[in-house]
Amino acid sequence: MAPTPTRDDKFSFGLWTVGWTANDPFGAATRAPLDPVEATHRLSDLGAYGITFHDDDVVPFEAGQRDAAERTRILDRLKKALSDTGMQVPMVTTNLFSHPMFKEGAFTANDRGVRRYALRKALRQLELGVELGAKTFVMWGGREGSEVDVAKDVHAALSRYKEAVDLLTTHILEQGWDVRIAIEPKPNEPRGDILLPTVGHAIAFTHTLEHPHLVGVNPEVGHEQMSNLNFTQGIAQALSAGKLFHVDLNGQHGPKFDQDLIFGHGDLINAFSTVDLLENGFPGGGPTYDGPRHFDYKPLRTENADGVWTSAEANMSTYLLLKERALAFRADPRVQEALEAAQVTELATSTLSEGESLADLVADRSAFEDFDADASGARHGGQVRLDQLALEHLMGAGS
Ligand SMILES: [Mn+2]
Repeated sequence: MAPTPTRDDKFSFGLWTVGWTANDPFGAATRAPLDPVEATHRLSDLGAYGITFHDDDVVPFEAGQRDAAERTRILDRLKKALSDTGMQVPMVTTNLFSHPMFKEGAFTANDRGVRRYALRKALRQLELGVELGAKTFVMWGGREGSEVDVAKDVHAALSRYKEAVDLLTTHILEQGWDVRIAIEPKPNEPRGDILLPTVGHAIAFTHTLEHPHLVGVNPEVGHEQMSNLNFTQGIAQALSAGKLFHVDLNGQHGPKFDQDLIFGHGDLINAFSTVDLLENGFPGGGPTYDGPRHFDYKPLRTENADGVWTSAEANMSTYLLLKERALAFRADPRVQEALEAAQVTELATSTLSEGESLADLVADRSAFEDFDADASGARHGGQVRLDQLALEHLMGAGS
């Protein structure tokens, strides 16, 4: 039996996840649209603590653009659902990819008018997020890229990206808002190639910005695994760099299209190490993650409306089961021994001693001239035992 989720677990869901009507490039919708108010109540009943949304998930594009009274009426309904349920809005984001105007990009579109519109749209959603108490503003630039290498000036595009983020962070500081921006990397889809394709690219980009402390990343499991990268190591580097502002959990089977499966329904071993890191932190200490456990997945197109809620529950159940297993893994004395045997704990010790200089190291014959390289090469790594212990705990056979 999986534990029952509570608000303290900080589970949040995008309205676009449970609300996906399951239209894909090859077929029409298989489910009816879902009212955001109903989604908020159902997710609350299931034990989630928050919802997140793009502007267009709640207010249809046309109403949002032209009809201020209609927008207010729709948002008032959502605000009532939030106050009736006690659900939070920890994060919001902007849809800068669905409307045909964004076909060639938004903040980095070659067309300057599209860029100016994109900024206005993002700014309005940021204001709404702040009003609703959101602490994170996610920027997923799904259309920021190209299919044709010679059709995009990448230096100019990154300069325009920086211009957009700098304008928003400067505004945040001027308004005194308590919100930070998290860039969500993805290698491709919908564009053939997307700018800031991986966690590493995005973190490097944040250091080019005017207010880098306000900009981090929102890595998504499937997006990194589409690039054949290790998600846990990606978020570990972001956490280590103070850049893990938010996280998108889902499942993916290796490098192929973005599957958006339920969390754990792809690479389960990597899901285990992800939960282990989020819940238990680094084995040798260091920064920890305290933000939302946000699910960005798609209920399978095969499922009906009831199946949507089964799948929402499955994300939380899987996470909580992995959390139990990860806690048991760390508490197991055999794991502690295996960590020592594999010298995992030794890595937290600095390479030079306190007060030792590089010259001291050069003068230390035991470090080089007298070092028994062959004996070192023959030492036992102890990695397999650790991996097997992790697998046994993962399969509930750890004790
Ligand atoms: Mn996402």
